[in-house]
Formats: sequence, structure tokens, C-alpha cells
Amino acid sequence: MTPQTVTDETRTLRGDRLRSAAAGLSSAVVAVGLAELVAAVVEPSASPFAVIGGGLIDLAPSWAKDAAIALFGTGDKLALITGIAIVLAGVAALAGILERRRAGVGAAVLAALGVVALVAAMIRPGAGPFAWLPGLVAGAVAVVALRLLVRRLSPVPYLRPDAEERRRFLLWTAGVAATGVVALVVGNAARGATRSIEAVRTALRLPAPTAPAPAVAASAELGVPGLASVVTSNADFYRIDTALIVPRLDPADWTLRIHGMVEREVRITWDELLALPMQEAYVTLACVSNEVGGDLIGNARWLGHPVRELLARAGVDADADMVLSRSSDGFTASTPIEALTDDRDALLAVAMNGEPLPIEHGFPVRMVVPGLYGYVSATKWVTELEVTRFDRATAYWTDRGWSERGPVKLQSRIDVPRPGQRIDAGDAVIAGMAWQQHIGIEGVEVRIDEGPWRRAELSTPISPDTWVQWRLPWAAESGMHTVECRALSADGETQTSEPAGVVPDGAQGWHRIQVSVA
Ligand SMILES: Nc1nc2c(c(=O)[nH]1)N[C@H]1C(S)=C(S)[C@@H](COP(=O)(O)O)O[C@H]1N2
Ligand SMILES: [Mo]
Repeated sequence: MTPQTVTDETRTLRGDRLRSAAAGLSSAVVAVGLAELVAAVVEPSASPFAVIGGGLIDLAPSWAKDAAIALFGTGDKLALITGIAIVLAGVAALAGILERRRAGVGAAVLAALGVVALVAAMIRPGAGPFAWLPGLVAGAVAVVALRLLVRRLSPVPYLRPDAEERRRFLLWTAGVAATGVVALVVGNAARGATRSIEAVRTALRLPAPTAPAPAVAASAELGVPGLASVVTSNADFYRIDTALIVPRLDPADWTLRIHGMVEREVRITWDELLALPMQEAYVTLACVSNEVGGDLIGNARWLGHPVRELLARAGVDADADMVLSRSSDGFTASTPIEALTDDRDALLAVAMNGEPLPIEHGFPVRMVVPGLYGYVSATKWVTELEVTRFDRATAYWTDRGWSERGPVKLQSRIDVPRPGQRIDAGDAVIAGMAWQQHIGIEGVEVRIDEGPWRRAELSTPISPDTWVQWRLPWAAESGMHTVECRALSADGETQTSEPAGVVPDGAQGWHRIQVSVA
């Protein structure tokens, strides 16, 4: 250690601050790495990242969630995790600098982050007995690592360490961070090994439908390139939920409890459910966050037992008007009793397009109710149905400013041409989709450059519960054109031109695109 001149002092101090920040960052990396590793082994759903992210999702105001879905779509969760990592890195670097100024201060900041992770893990629905452990590990490791690293800096910030001392500090810091990265990788691999629920799922043999869905007519598909297919494959099906870590439920442990305003509480296991009559139905599921023209909608063939039968078994109190379905991870949806007890195919679904539900679509059991947006009906990983009243209980999204009821609005969209697409003059085709589940589509009209409305050809609907395709031939002339569409429902309604955003009960208005014809 050599004393040096005042002119070098700023540089030395800056170098010292950088090293302190690196110490903080590296302590955070090793803490997160070891905590994620512990979580992966003892309780995957208690991963600090997942619980803090999940907590933020639950706390975030609706507009923030809408913005995230609009900006990142199904990548919203990756964006959130990246955001948390960036904030954490900033705080950790700051903690390093604080710790250098005054021993114990930076460590206290990191310890506090550990406590946040610990508390967030313990208050999550379905928290297991060891939920607190990863947060504790994170806090303890961070404190020890930070104190150890900061102690390896020169005794005072304005003393410039020599090259050998700097090298050794760098090695320590890098070593600590590398330990964290290795732990993260091992933790991820361990989590992969516990992914055996996927193996359970793949090995499942589901019963054949007692009431199969009628075969889909060949004319249900118009065969226009670029148009969404009438049946959406599981791989292409949109996914929207609040689950940062997808619940991995073992069917062997799954039970559904029906309670609340009922004559007798009913509890049914997976084997009992599968032994019941299985109804098959095509139902189009749409998200209330789907913008006009958006793609948060899909159609699948579901297999399940009618919810109505189980409610009848429990004996619903005449005063009840709502079923609050709850998932293993604490999501809730409020569904009007009449939608679950009338003759529609409201299902406790176990299969999607002929396979067990994909894990991210609710394995082993979810709800599907024709005619209602997903947020008020389609609870994935469902474990509980509470029979209650709208004036007694509220659901997850209702508590965040969305409407307590969510019937699907009459909508249509243009898939072909793509908005802004350039096409050649001459014979062209305009095509799209239209839907109002459980009511059905009677027609679709299209107009170009605000000219007269023309009737499009419709595909043969699978059922009133599904969307339909439409197409219209178009003799396209050179220039820019505006194309708009509107749907007509089977009960005589015309899709409103009045625009509305997705909050509180779904977007409306006409889909309108610009096309440039060469
Ligand atoms: N457990 C759980 N179920 C859920 C949700 C959720 O966040 N958690 N989101 C709902 C919403 S808003 C929609 S639109 C549908 C989406 O279902 P999908 O991901 O299978 O397309 O699931 C519904 N069921
Ligand atoms: Mo949704």
C-alpha cells in the first residue's frame, strides 16, 4: 500500500467505489444463486424471484398489467423477471457502496431484501412448510459475502491498492459471483428434474368422451393462407395468467372441493372425476385483455365433466348467484351460477385437443365456460368451487378494477391482409374471424374506404360457442385503402362502432386496417 498524491485521489476513490459496487453485485448474485438452488430442492414455488415477481403481479395496478400484456404479450413474465433483476442489481451495487462507507449498512440493505423474499414466500397462497428457507438463505449469504468482500478492499478508500491487491480482490469478487451462477444453473437443472409432472402428464390415459363433439365439417375452414385456423393447436394457444411459476399439480394429489352455500360439501379426486361421464365440446376462449384486432383468443376441443352435475350433487342454495372458483395458486374467478347450471357446456376440463391439459393451460383440471371471458370463468389448476353471492365475495381481477361479470362481446377481426401489408392490384381476398361465444355469428360485413357494407362468406360454424372464419373477394385497385369489418350476431345485434378499451369489461369497436395496393 503506497500513499499517493492528491491529484490521483479522485481516480482512486472512483476505483474504490466501483470495486465496492462490484462487491455488492457479486454478493447478490451468490445469494440469489444459492437461494434459487435451495428453493429448487425444497420448494420450487418459493423461489425468491418467483415470489417477489408474483407479489408484484398481485400488487401492480391494472394499468401496469395491461401495459405489460400490451407491450410484451405472452413474454410479459420474462420482462418482469428482467426488470426485477435490473432493480436488484442496482440496489445491490448501492448496498456495496454503502457498506464501504459504513460497515453494516449495506449488509442491512441486502438482509432486508432477504426478509422481503422470505415474507413474500410465506404469504403466497399454497405456501409450503419451508417457504421461508430460500429468503433466509438469500439474506444470510448476501450479508456474509458482502462483509467478506468489502473487508478485502484497502483499509481506507483513498489508498490506491497495488496491482496485486486489485487482482486478488477481483478474483474473490468474480469467484463469489461465479459460485452464484453455478448454483443458479444447478438449481435450474434440479428444477428440471422435478418437472416429472410432465412425465406423469404424458403417461396419462384419458377416458374416451361419453358424449363426443360432432365432427368438424370440412367447410369449417375456408383455407385462406394467413387466416387463423378454426381450431387452435395447443402450441399456438395464447396463454395468460398471473403464475410466474406454473403450478405443477400431481393428479394423484388433486382434489376439488365444492363448498359454501351448498347442502353438502363435495370433495372429488382425480380418479373419481375421470370415472364420471365426459363431455367433449369445442369452445372458443377469449381474454378480456384482447384488444380489437388482437390475438388473445383461441379455440380448442375440450373434454370434461359438466360443472352443473357437480353443483347438483352439492345442492346449491337458492340464494346463491355466483361460483368463486379458486386455483392452487390463489387465483379466483367469479362465474354467474346460471352460466354453470344452464344447458351450455360449462366444463371441468381435463383435456385440450385430445391430450391432457398442457401444464401451462391448467393441468390437471381447469374450467371452461362458453360465452364468458377467461378472467371470470376459465380458472386453471382449479381446486375449489365456492358457491356464494356477488355481494359477498369478489374475484382476483374484480378487486383490481375489472367488471365482476364478463360476457364476451360481439367482435370480428381482419387477419388477411395483415395491417400495413402491401399487396398486388387485382384479385385479392380479405378474410378474418368473428365471434360471440354462446350466441353465435350470423354474418360479417366488410367495407372498403368507408364505402357500402358488403356481406362476407362465412365458414360453417362448429357451434355457437366457437368463432367462425369469413372471407370476401376484393378487386384491389392501386393506392392506400382502409378496410373495416363488423359482425352480426345470431340474436340480431350488430357489432358496435363505439370504441372502448379493454378495461373494465372488454374491448369493442370495429377493426380497421390500412392496406397499400401496388
Ligand atoms: N389459475 C389461473 N387461472 C386463470 C388465470 C390465472 O391468472 N390463473 N387467468 C385467466 C385468464 S385472464 C384467461 S384469459 C385464461 C387464459 O387461459 P389460457 O392461458 O389457457 O389461454 O385463463 C384464466 N384462468
Ligand atoms: Mo384474460
